[in-house]
Amino acid sequence: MTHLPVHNYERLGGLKDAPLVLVGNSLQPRRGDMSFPFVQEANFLYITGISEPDWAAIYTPARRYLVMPERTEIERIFDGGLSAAEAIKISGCDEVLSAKEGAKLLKELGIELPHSSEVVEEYRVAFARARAIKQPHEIEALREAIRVTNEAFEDVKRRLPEFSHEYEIEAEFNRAFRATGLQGHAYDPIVASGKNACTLHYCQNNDALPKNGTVLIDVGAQASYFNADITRTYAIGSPSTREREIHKAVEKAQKDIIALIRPGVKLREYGEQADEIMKQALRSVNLYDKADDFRKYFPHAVSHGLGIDVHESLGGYTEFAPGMVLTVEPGIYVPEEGIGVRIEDDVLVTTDGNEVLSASLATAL
Ligand SMILES: [Mn+2]
Repeated sequence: MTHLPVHNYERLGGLKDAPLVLVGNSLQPRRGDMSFPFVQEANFLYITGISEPDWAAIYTPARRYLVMPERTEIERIFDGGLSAAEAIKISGCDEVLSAKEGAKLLKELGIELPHSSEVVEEYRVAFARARAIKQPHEIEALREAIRVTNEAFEDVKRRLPEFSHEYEIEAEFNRAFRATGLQGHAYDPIVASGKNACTLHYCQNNDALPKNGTVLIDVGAQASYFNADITRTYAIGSPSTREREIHKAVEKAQKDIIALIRPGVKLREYGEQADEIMKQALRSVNLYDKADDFRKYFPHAVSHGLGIDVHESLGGYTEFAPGMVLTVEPGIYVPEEGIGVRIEDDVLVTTDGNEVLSASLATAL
């Protein structure tokens, strides 16, 4: 993080009279002596900027402390670790305590240490509200993640005729993200050709691409801990008339839904109007005869917040406010026809409307 996250603590507002205790994530055991790649608890990361296992933070009105994990010399040799000076530089905290000193301070404050990644409920709400409104440097990180993702999409689209399997497309994104020095994927990439696109969380990406048809690609890079989340459905060879008309219906619905987004619009109204637009889209391709058809052919949410978490809360706000970032991702999935289309962009709520952060990437089939 380029900005000291100590400012993020101030954004929690109204909680400064009570001490805040946060415990970061630990490594998750995988198998044998291996662990999964480390992912820090999002609120801990937001407040401290520390992305190392087993750290804790104690913020009192007077002083901000980090608690350093105890490490044996052997563990240090294998896993490295952050020094106290580095941790202070990243977090802007006043002091780094040993685990023993941390326990003593908690005792003095009369606080029991929460379990890993547990936040007291009142703080949870404050975090969600603060994180929902993105700061300029956070929007910059999102723009960077989106720029790299868009460029990889454009490259892949140009080169589609070269690829024969879904995994070759996945590999191109892996290469593109790492080649720019970014950490990699925000989430497991989905490269789903033909009927695979009807399985919403398909991520095996092992099948051969059809000669003629479509491929749905849902990927996002991560930059400075902020995530892109973008989906396009592209033509392979010449798609059928049916595939083309369903794609067109989703494309139109997505434009119409994005046009609803501006400050002051109630989230409930946005949801209701987006549903209406999707019903209209389904009707236009003869997929809406009865009420059940809506959830049958469009079984997921149209939007979610986006930030440090790929699926982030909009902070409990009841209406759009400038600085919110959300996805808009309508889709139509017809298992009986083996067709699945989704188009997803990342949208920033501005002071007078919205900006599609991923707009440079064409939505065309
Ligand atoms: Mn999404």
